[in-house]
Amino acid sequence: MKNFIRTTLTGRATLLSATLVATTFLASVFSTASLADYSEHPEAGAFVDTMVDDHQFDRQQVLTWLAYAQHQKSIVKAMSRPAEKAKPWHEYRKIFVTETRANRGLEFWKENRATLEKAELEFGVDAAIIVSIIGVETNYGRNTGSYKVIDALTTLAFDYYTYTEKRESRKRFFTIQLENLLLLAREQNQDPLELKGSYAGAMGWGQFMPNSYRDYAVDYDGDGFADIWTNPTDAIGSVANYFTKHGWKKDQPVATRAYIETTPSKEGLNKMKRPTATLGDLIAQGYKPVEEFAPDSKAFPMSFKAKYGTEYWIGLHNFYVIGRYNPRTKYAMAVYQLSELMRNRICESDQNC
Ligand SMILES: [Ca+2]
Repeated sequence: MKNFIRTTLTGRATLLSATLVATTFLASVFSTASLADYSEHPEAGAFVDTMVDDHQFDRQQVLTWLAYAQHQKSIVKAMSRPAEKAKPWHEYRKIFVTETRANRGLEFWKENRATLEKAELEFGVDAAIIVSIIGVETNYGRNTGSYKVIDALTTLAFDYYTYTEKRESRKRFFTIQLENLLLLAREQNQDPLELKGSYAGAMGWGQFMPNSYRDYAVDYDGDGFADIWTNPTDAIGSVANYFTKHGWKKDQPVATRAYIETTPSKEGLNKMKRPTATLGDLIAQGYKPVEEFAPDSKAFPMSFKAKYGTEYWIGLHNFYVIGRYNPRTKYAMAVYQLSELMRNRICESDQNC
C-alpha cells in the first residue's frame, strides 16, 4: 500500500458552487453531526491530489464528496472506548459467546451448509470459524453498521488521528482506507456517499475495511459481483479467502486453556504477533496446557480477566491468524469460543465428532 500523504497542498481547489454550499448547509442543519466541510479541511488537499493524479478522479467530484462528508462526534467517542479496551474479558465474552448467538449461527450454518462445505474444501478454513466471524462481526448480517463510511473515514483520518489522538500511522491507514473507499465505489458503480459501515469504516457481513474488500472479497456465487454487502454466499467465500491469504492452517488447533503455578513472566504475554516461541518453551516456563499438542507448535501465552481471578490460555498459530482480522486477544478468543460452542452443539445433535 503506497503512502500518498504529501507535504504540500498544491493544486487545492477551495471554491464550491453556491448550490453545493447551500445544500451542505441544509444537510448539516438537519443532522446531529457538527458542521464540517471536509473539502475545506487542511488535510484534504493532498488527498484530493492523490485521487486526481494517481487515480484520474475528477477534482471537483472528489471535493464534492468531501464537502458532503461529515464529522461525527459519536465516532470519536466510540473510537476512544472500543469494547475490547473498555470491558474486561468476562463482560466482553457475554456479548459474543452466548446461546442466542450460537443458535443463530447454527441456523446460518444450516441455511448455508453447501457454501460452507465448498469453502472448507477450497480454502481449508473451518466452517465453524467462518460462521463465528460473521456472527461476532455482524450477528449474521443483522448489524452491518449505520455510519456513512465516508463520514467514518474522514473523521478518523482527518480529525481523530490528526488532532485527538495524534498517530501518524493510524492517520495514514485511514487515509488509505478513504482512498480505497472511493476506488471501491467506482469499481462497483456505487455512490460513495451512500455506503454504510461501522464507526471505523468496516463494511458488510464480514466487516471488511475498504482495502480488504478490494483485496480479499470474492464473488462466490458467480454472478459477477463480489457482494459482501448483502450476499451471505459471497461473505462466506470472502471471509474464507481472507483467512487462507493470512496464513490459516487447515485442521490445526487454535488455542488451549492452560494453568500456571508461578506468576508468569509478562514477556510475550498477550502479544498478538506471529508467535516465535514454542509450546515446549511455554511448558518450560511453567505453563501446563490442558490439551496436548506438538511441543514444537508455535505458541504464545495469554491472560484474561475472569470474574474471579485470571484465566490463562495458550494461543497457537491459527489464533494469531484470527487476530489478523482484529488484533485484540479478546476478539480472537470470542471468535474461537463461539466457534467451539457451535461445534459442540453440532456434536451433541449429530453424534458425529
Ligand atoms: Ca456474487
